[in-house]
Amino acid sequence: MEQPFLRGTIERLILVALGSNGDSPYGGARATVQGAGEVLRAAFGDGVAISRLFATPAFPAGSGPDFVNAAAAFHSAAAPGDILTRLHEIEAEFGRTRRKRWGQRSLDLDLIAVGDLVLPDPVTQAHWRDLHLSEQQRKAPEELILPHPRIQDRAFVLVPLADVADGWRHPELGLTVAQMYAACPEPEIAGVKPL
Ligand code: PH2
Ligand code: MG
Ligand code: MG
Repeated sequence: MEQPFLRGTIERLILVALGSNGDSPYGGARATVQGAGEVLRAAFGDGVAISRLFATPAFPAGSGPDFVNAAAAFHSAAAPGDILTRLHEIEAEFGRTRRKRWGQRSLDLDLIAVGDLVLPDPVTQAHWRDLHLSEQQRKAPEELILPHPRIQDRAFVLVPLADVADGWRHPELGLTVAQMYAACPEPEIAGVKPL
């Protein structure tokens, strides 16, 4: 678990979204996200920047208790698949498997971006990015899609991300985090409340 990643020479900016709306061994959602930030630092180094924590209404509306969301940013030369594996291991440490009811999750760590990589390719990334909401709820990609297909739509991702990486530019949309944030509807931004 603590083995170092094989390091290449290219360090990229890694963006991770943190979310919880259920209990974990660390406590409630807030303590869980706070604890996850510390575990990310232990895993990826002291250079991990963590945003403020925010209370956010569950999306879609009514799908469960409010979430606590945050974002992390750090530099790493590790391969995207290795980073994802490590995130899944951390989720498992937080007891991701025992959910009391649908819509509640102890800890969700989403890999949002790895520098300006577009995976598996721009056409596939665009396919998932443009998926209609009804289809988003029925279909999940089996492979890693980067950037995460939903970042440009979700205030609960963009607001925390702006704390740690407002200048990161989406390689396909050409927009920075700050610009995607500015394009977000005001009522959605208003729902994201700093804790
Ligand atoms: N994550 C989801 C589904 N809905 N809603 C909020 N507010 N925050 C989340 O992190 C979130 C969600 C699926 O991962
Ligand atoms: Mg998620
Ligand atoms: Mg996830």
